[in-house]
Amino acid sequence: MNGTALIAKILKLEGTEVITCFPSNPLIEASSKEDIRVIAFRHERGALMAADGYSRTSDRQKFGVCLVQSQAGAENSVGALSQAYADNIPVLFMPGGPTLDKISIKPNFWASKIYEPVSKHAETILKVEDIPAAMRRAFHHLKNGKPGPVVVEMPQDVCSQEVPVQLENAYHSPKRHTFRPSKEAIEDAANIIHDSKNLMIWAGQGVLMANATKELQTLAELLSVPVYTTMPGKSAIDERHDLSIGAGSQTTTLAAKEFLTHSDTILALGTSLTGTSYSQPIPPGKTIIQNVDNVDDINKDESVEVSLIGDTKETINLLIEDLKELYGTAKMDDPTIRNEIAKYKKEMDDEFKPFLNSDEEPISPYRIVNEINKCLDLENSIITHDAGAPREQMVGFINATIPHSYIGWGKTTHLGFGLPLIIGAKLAHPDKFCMNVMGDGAFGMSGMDFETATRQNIGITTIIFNNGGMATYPVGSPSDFPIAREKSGVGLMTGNYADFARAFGAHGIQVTKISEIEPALETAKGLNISGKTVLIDVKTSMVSKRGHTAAVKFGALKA
Ligand SMILES: Cc1ncc(C[n+]2csc(CCOP(=O)(O)OP(=O)(O)O)c2C)c(N)n1
Ligand SMILES: [Mg+2]
Repeated sequence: MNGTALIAKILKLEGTEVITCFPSNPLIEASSKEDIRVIAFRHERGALMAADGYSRTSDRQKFGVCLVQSQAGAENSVGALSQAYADNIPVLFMPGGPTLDKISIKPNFWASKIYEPVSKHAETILKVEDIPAAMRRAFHHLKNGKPGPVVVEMPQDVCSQEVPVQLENAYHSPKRHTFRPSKEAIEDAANIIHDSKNLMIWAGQGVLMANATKELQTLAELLSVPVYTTMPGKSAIDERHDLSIGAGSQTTTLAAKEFLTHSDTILALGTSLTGTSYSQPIPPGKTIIQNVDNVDDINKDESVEVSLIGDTKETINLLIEDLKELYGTAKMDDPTIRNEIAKYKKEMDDEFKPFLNSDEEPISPYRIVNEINKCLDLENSIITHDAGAPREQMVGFINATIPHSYIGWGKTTHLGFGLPLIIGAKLAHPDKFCMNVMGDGAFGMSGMDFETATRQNIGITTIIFNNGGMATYPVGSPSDFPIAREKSGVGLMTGNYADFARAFGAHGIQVTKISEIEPALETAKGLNISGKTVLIDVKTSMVSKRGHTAAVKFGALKA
């Protein structure tokens, strides 16, 4: 058995069902021999982004694995790796590597060294005998601690060597370990919560990854407090719940804006509280209690009063125990906050009704969002946005229901990510209706991987907001570039994406009329079941209307 065959055997042992790749990499053939499904993408970035989508919706139960070649293949993957790193996604990236006699000589691309700053753990296999230990470290990091991408670089001259027979079965699969905050920290947190006047919960992706969504709802109901989710945390609570105040990116709901602005105490759960241009700011002066499973994420962007370092599910359960003692059921079913939330929801509905119900053609993106909410079985769907205006038009408006029914993403925001992301999500959840919504600009970044889904019968649906330009930089706003557009057409583009889909064997639908939206979605649902991909190209208008923000900050849009 050579080193590559041993790695394939270990991947199989760890339960790897599917690998994404772009040739060449010897592990592609070795994994196929192990009966692991190997899917070739059209671009390395797409392959790794799909592996990310697979991990992102699998909550550390199973992991996306991506293989690419050394040099160009590894170099081409940086966008996807950076996205997974920014969003804390545990994905295994295994590029080939230059031979050891060349790896440290310029300009050879030493992937594990160069990718070290955008990965949780990165190493090169330097000796064939090291494979069991290197793979053990890799899976330990995937399963434990702060989630993040792991890079294991496989120089061909090392991995093609024979493995000493005694090492063929030496792999030891690492277990997942969780830990919990101290009793004192839980007590401190419970006392602060008890003393607070306007508490709110800020829930991050860690709630989803720890499978703590039920516990989150129980805690919110015990205290009758509003629950806001970050963009990656969206779907940690059912947004139809009367204590949900929605999710936020650059913009958010009116209810979220009001509670973020006026709360005195924030109970932050499963979140690094990272401040980015794609998150709501936390206005100054709050008392913050933060739970996260990594000490380095405490006191990073925010000053934290009490830190609850540990597994989010265990932490919430401990908090519930203490808070039950303090409150009993006194606060349960309290209508005050619920009424306030309902009032804000109604105000925002009224504000956006003209957009959500707009009869204009070209069609308002908000009208499509409204039709998606109405037509889809949201509990059996997975929906995601892309970078650009579609993100802001969806994050606050599509109703997330069950965990991962919506995938929010983007601390760094790679245009085109939504398409490979939804391919990965569909691979992990073949029974769900999986749909991504992207702009025409975004399609240019990853559109060819629509062919990957089509060829591989991965029945996804892609909606394109085809506005011929970049609505994310509204005309007349500070981010607009009118002279470049006028003189050189910067930001403008054309395309018939339904024709594109047909040309590559998918079902393409062009939508120009409101009355065509619902039938298009119904067709997509039907065809996706049999593995046929569907692309819906909707002629949309450039709408600059956006949601609210908690406080004005650099780079954020004003309410
Ligand atoms: C790789 C990458 N490059 C550049 C950007 C900056 N960017 C964000 S949105 C956007 C334009 C999006 O246009 P489109 O996809 O058509 O969506 P629209 O805003 O028009 O709905 C750009 C260039 C990015 N997010 N990612
Ligand atoms: Mg556009």
